[in-house]
Amino acid sequence: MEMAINELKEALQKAERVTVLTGAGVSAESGIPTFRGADGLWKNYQATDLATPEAFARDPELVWEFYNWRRDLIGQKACNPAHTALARLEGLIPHFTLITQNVDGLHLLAGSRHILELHGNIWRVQCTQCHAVTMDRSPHMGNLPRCRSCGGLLRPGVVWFGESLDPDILNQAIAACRNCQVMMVIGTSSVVQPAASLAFTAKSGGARVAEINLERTPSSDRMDVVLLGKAGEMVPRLAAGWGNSRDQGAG
Ligand code: BV8
Ligand code: ZN
Repeated sequence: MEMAINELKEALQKAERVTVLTGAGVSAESGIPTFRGADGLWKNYQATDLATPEAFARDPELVWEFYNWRRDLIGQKACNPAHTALARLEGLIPHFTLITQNVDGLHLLAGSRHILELHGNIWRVQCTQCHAVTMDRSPHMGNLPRCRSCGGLLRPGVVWFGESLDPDILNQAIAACRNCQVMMVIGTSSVVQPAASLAFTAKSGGARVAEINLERTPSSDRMDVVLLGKAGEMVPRLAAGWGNSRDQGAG
């Protein structure tokens, strides 16, 4: 493992262009349950019961109950060392893109700036009638929140299963994977598409691809490096003590 970490750290230090894809595992150490792990969110619910447009059409109150519960929970949580270390790497590497499947907004709070939110953001709400989009960090939006300007029903500003990702964001993510020299896939079960395919876009573009996860995933066999461990421990080790001209020495 030591060898692999040092090998990956050296590759990062030499790279001009690095792309990272994160999943729920990066926020796990902040106390936010993952989707499919032992304490998985979906354990009690079927994703199809809640995170789909059909579910929202059928029972918007139940879907809002789920999202209000998550907003309330996430709103009480802080970034963890994985988020902070990724923000530090962004300051050390000339072209750094952070692609996240997470909707919790913790990468922004940790100081990351070049973020592509593939699946939206739980603090964003959009009107189903006039399509107005607002950011609202109140923990609870009410059972059936209504749009201030048109009275239409609001929905969470996230991408549900069966919904297309924002094409502009997805295209930026694909470009960042195609053109990078190193890609890290951190804390994702690599089940959800099209996010799970991004690592292979990077690989076909000639990048070294590393996976950081507590356990192996369906993508592990195709990775160049697999680091088994907690993101909150592994990523800070990769970002520590670069001590060269790139190191702004922040934090
Ligand atoms: C779409 C927002 C086109 C809502 C989410 C092939 C091609 C295209 C589409 C599909 C396809 N096959 C199937 C599909 C459909 C579907 C899909 O992928 N289904 C899956 C279930 C098979 N995809 C879609 O519908 C996507 N849309 O492709 O549009 C289209 C249009 C119409 C019809 C068809 C296609 C939209 C997908 C987006 C869904 N929205 N979230 C919300 O959050 O409420 S997905 C949801 O899962 C979250 O965003 C989450 O981030 C994401 C992925 O989960 P992970 O992040 O990986 O989390 P998970 O719990 O699974 O894993 C955590 C990992 O962390 C584990 O590996 C664990 O070991 C590790 N871990 C835990 N602790 C730690 C750790 N690692 C390190 N350290 C730790 N401490
Ligand atoms: Zn409206």
